[in-house]
Amino acid sequence: MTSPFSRMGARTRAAGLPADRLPPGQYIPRGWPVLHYGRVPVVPLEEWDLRVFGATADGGEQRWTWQQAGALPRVDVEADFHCVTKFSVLGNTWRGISGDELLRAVPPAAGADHVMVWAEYGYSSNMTVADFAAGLLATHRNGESLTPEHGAPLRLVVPHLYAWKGPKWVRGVEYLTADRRGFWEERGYHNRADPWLEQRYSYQESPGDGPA
Ligand SMILES: Nc1nc2c(c(=O)[nH]1)N[C@H]1C(S)=C(S)[C@@H](COP(=O)(O)O)O[C@H]1N2
Ligand SMILES: [Mo]
Repeated sequence: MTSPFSRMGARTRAAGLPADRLPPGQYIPRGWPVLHYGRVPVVPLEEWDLRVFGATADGGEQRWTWQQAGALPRVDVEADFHCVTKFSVLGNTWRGISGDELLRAVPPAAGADHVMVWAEYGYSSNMTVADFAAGLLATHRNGESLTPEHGAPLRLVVPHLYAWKGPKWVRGVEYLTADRRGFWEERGYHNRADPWLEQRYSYQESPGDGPA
């Protein structure tokens, strides 16, 4: 008899991984799947900018061109990647600007406790400031530039949350003084999205997990 659990165990054993490396319900696919809603945007880098706005400490808005964003310090982060459709891509080395760094560069107002990360075509995802701080705005994976379909030139990665919390083609970070649902969070997905707790759908939310 093959239970989904013994199959999952076989997959992690075959890959030489500890059985607890995969969050519940996840499997290891071949390669790195491409998954998104809509089309891959094409924006010339001369027209690209990154805006940080909303509840900033000084009430102003920061805007970086691609060249200016390139002057921000970079970090390398080793992390797994978990999609709510159940694939997990393990052992990625991401390079980019840490959320922490961006928060230092543009301090949020005292009352700002969440962020909305905005991408091309209005895709968005919300998270706490602490979750954002732990992620990075990635330009590279495993030493190679991201391809357009994986979010070039800049995509968010928040390793400890399901991957829809990481918009590809990021163009804005909005500081919020009250939590607000992003694109998938408005469409039935969990506001918090912790893969280890299998927080997949909004019907699983407890009071306090999100805005009404
Ligand atoms: N802009 C944008 N970002 C997005 C999405 C999307 O539809 N649009 N899908 C998310 C989801 S559900 C996943 S699993 C990951 C997939 O990233 P990948 O295609 O690089 O594997 O991108 C996330 N970021
Ligand atoms: Mo996903």
